[in-house]
Formats: sequence, C-alpha cells, structure tokens
Amino acid sequence: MNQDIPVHTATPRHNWSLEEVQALFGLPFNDLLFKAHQVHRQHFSPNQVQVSTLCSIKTGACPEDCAYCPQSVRFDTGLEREALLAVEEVVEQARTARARGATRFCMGAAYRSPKAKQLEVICEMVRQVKALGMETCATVGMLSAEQAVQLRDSGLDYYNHNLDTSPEYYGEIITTRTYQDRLDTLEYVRSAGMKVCCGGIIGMGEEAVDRVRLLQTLANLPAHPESVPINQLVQVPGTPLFGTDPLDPLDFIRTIAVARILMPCSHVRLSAGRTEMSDETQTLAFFAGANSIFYGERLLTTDNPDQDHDRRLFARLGIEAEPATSPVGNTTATDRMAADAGS
Ligand code: SAM
Ligand code: DTB
Ligand code: SF4
Repeated sequence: MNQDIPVHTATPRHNWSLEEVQALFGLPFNDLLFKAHQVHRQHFSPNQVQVSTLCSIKTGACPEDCAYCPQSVRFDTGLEREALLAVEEVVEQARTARARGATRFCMGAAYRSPKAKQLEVICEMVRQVKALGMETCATVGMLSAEQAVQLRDSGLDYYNHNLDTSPEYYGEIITTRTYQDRLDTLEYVRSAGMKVCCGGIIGMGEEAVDRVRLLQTLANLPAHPESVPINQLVQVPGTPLFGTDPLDPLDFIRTIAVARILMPCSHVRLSAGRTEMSDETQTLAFFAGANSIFYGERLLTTDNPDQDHDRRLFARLGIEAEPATSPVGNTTATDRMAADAGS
C-alpha cells in the first residue's frame, strides 16, 4: 500500500522532493489514476474542459535552435515563412474561433524575443481580441520586465512560456538560450500580474527522471502556473527529433496524472500531439486530470484533430466546454460548439 505518499493537500505545495515525485510516477497505474482523479474532482468540475484556439501570428524563420520545432530557421522542414499577420486578420480568426466555441485565443509567434515595433502590433491584437470578450493568451518568446507590463496593460490574460523539459536535459534540446532565461521571463510575467501558462513536451527522448524534474520544477515555482500544457512531441520531418522512439501512451498519461496531483488548482492542458493519439488515450488523459485542449484543425504549423471529431468525442464522454470567465452574449461555449456543427 502507498498510504505514506501524500495525495493532495488543501493548500498547494511548492516543496516537492525528487523522491516524492518519483514515488508518484512509480505507483501502480490504477493507484496513480485514482489519486489524480480524486484530486481533479476536489478542484474542478470533472466533466468540463476548457477550450482554447491557437493562431500562428508570425510563422517560421525563428533564430532559435529548439530541436523539436518546425519553425527554426536552422532546419529544413519545408515550412513557408510568414511575416507578422495584420491585426484585422488575427481578429477575424479570433471571431471565428469564438463562434466555434473557443473561450481563449492564443497568439503564437516564432520569435526569440519580440522587437519594440512588433510588440506594439501584438498589443493591438490583444486589445482587439479582448474586446470580443475572449480570454487572451500570447507566446512570443522571451520578454523583458517592461514588455511584460506592456502586454498586461493591453489586456493580456495569459502568457505561455514553456520550460519544455528538465533543467538537466534542456541543453540537449536547445543551445541558443538557457533554462534561467526561461525562468526570468516567467518571473517578469508573474510580477506584471498576468496568469502563467507553462509546461513542457514529452517524447523527446528524455529519461523518466527528466519528466520527474520538469514537473517538480513547475510545481516548485513560487506560484503554480494557472495553465500547464503537456505536449506530446509532434515529430516533424527535418527537425533533429524526427525519428525519436515513440512514447508509450501510458507514460504520457502518467505525466498528466502526476501534473494534476502536484498542481491541483491548475488547468492541465492535453496539448500538442492529439492527432497522433487514440480517442481512448485522450479519454484516459481527461480521467487523469487534463481539463483543457486546443480546439481547431491547426496547432501553430501542424495538424490538430478536426472540430467534428472533437465535438463527437466530447459528446461520447459527456464533456462540456468550460464556460467563459466573462460570458459572451447569452450563448454558452457548448451552445456555440453545437451550433457550429450544423453550419
Ligand atoms: N517562440 C516562442 C517560444 O518558444 O516560447 C513561442 C512559440 S513556440 C512554438 C511555443 C511552444 O510550442 C514551445 O515552447 C514548445 O513547447 C511547443 N512546441 C513547438 N514545437 C513543438 C512540437 N513539434 N511538438 C510539441 N510541442 C511543440
Ligand atoms: C503549447 O504548449 N503548445 C502549443 C502552444 N503552447 C503555443 C504549440 C504546439 C505547437 C506544435 C507544433 C506546431 O504546430 O508548430
Ligand atoms: Fe523559435 Fe519558439 Fe520554435 Fe524555439 S519553439 S524555434 S523559440 S518558435
């Protein structure tokens, strides 16, 4: 029996030891899922999933060398580079996402860090998307403390900036910035008063201990990220990680379950990689505590399940889209998802 392992506490903890997190990963699968699901039910409505839609506002030609990423200028992935989109085009995409039931719109840019002029345009996008009544999220690379304040002042709710893997494995994946650079940006985002979206990628050839250390690092941040995206590597031909041994889906589920236990009040997002997952794997992820997804046929540059498929999966599982924090008109996100099915 595993009674000596703390399952959950009323107040989230920030002092998880390596051994404690390893012990959770090492539990028999049923014990781990049972604990994670209990924690999930204590903090969230078990049949609601938050729905976000991604938009690549600036695609490709990124100077960074992240070994997983199709957008790095260093790898030949056949991706067409695109300049920063016009504000109107982004707002139009946000309107469509809202009509389809998304409550959060996430704008991603292939930058190491945005230049002042670029950030001004991004701030205008944020203002106009926010005015549609949607939650706003952006992921545009490293920020200075001042840039974080600028984004907050334009109405940005969430900033996504992933740690991606353990501090120890990071140098195998990215050489053009450090783990500390990532932590610094996260601190600026937090100090500016925005919500943090921070997680990682599983299936990059890391050892089990790297997953332990990634989740331990996230859980031991001064405040838990409100949103924790767990991505499964999308293998893109031309990137150095293409051809990495595929992940055991049950190891992915274990990672979701441990994230749920360590960060009980955070939304855990079943993020990239759903196209390659069976419906049954996704179902287990929801049971293990995942309660957010990206909705829409595209992530940033790669495929995501089509909307009909996701709608059917939600219906088969009795899952509803989580209502928006500030509702838009008198329809719910679930109504809008359903209405879109008939259009
Ligand atoms: N350039 C910015 C940055 O890196 O912070 C923002 C955009 S970047 C594409 C956002 C995140 O997407 C990365 O941190 C990584 O976690 C995720 N990502 C990129 N390529 C991926 C892939 N092939 N599979 C899974 N996740 C991926
Ligand atoms: C996150 O953690 N995953 C999203 C979002 N944050 C920006 C991005 C996934 C990208 C997958 C590869 C692509 O489509 O380019
Ligand atoms: Fe650039 Fe972000 Fe891709 Fe890294 S993950 S290459 S920083 S777009």
